[in-house]
Amino acid sequence: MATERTLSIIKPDATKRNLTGKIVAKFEDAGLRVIASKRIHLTAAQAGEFYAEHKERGFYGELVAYMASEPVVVQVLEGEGAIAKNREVMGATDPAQADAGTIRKEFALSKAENSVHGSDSPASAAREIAFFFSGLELVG
Ligand code: RTP
Ligand code: MG
Repeated sequence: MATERTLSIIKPDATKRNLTGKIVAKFEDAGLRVIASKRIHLTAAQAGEFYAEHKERGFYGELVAYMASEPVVVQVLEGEGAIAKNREVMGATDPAQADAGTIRKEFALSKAENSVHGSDSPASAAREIAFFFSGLELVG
């Protein structure tokens, strides 16, 4: 499998509970490398643009308000099959459905406050990485 890059976000519920290091350790233990990282506080407009694909969903307003409620840590993770591997380590969207040992099983509070985001395809990864980082900030 090819080396890939994916966009990860450690969400407000996790930064608020000081879980950043524990979550990054899970990615590193799975063989993913952090090649870019920053802590930012999104505006509602920025969160809305990032999650524009969900605009028509009932949870969109709640999602945007939540993502802008506290700082987040955005990172680019690199590794073999990084997009699928990251989502495997994250676990299912709803922590009640997530496998044992996954980030969401261990840390998520609910389906909405589920601690992490990960890109879901190569096209999403390219868009989402460019949303937060310039090429100069990616140091593999
Ligand atoms: P993400 O995009 O954040 O990595 O999560 P995902 O692919 O597993 O889930 P997705 O369907 O893309 O949903 C994006 C985020 O919206 C929130 N959500 N809330 N209240 C609800 O029913 C609900 N459903 C989704 C979650 O924060 C989810 O991660
Ligand atoms: Mg998604």
